[in-house]
Amino acid sequence: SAESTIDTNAMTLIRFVLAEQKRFPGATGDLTVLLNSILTACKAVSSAVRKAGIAKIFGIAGQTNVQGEEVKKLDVLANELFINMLKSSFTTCLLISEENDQVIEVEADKRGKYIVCFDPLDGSSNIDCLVSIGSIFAIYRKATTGPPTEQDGLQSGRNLVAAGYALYGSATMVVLSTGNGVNGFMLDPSIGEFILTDYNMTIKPRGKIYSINEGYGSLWDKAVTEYVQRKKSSQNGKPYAARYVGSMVADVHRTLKYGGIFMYPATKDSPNGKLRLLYECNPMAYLIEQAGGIASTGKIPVLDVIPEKIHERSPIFLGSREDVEEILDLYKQYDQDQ
Ligand code: AMP
Ligand code: P6P
Repeated sequence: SAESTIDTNAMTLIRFVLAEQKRFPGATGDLTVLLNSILTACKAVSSAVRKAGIAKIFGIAGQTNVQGEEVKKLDVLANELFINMLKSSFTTCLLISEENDQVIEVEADKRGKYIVCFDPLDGSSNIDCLVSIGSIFAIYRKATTGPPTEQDGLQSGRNLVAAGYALYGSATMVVLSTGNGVNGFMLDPSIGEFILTDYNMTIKPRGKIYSINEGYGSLWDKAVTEYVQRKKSSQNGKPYAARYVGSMVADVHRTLKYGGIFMYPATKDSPNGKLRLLYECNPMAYLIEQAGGIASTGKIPVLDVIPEKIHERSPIFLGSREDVEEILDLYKQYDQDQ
């Protein structure tokens, strides 16, 4: 019967966050409102991602569909959704988006105390081949008085109030931490709610998977080269499996669920790697640390980096504690040798 399929007491993400809010007596509910606005953006992006192909067919006539409406590129659409939902939540004062060169100052009459750094559609180069993509967000409190400036966005990851991602994969899932562990919520499209499915996610101390783009092998430093060789050899037991989606949210989610290590190291061409600190490395590092893992630049914890530019990059090694420690030991060894 229909009743048996509807959980009359479903633990939705908002219920979960509201209960957490009640642990903070002075809380006004702004963070809960902010998270709810982000979820609305993620639901809309999820819907658009899943029918993008169809929209594209309608868009056969160049950039407009049969109704003559402009068919927006998904990453532009996702960015507009995030900006509009965040501004209209009255809880943010400064937005930093992967899609915008400059910071976005929220109009004075809509300002709240939070700063949000986000990548509205990460991995968008994978859209056309239907590989999983995601949205990533990181939330800070404005730490200064007066109008918001770019400087307010250059806080270290240690100041994060909350961070999370939405993965538009075989299902749509939001993984979130507000500082008290990591929880996973699956979107139930029939009611448009994110339901708690992965309570208190923790990462294994060691996994059996390594994840890196081997195409750049000739550009790696000695530590990465030696580490990857070790993962391939059967000297210390079975070799590790290689898995690389090329979409950070998918690679990090697999690492969180199954254990192991995800690496995007510096190379000769890109001395700071490729991934962006504010809206890729920091939020993912925060989640992995909250789940009991490690996230390092190869030299220091990612969350300890003091940003100087809003779009700066950082090398990143994240995942199971023992797996990441193994490559950090190699870096120490090679640094001493130099
Ligand atoms: P608020 O006034 O609702 O923005 O909350 C003030 C502060 O209380 C936040 O910046 C957080 O540090 C904490 N807080 C409020 N709600 C939550 C929540 N759902 N989970 C974790 N911390 C929260
Ligand atoms: P590469 C996607 O374009 C992205 O920004 C991340 O999602 C992903 O981890 C990385 O770039 C993949 O980069 O150089 O391996 O193709």
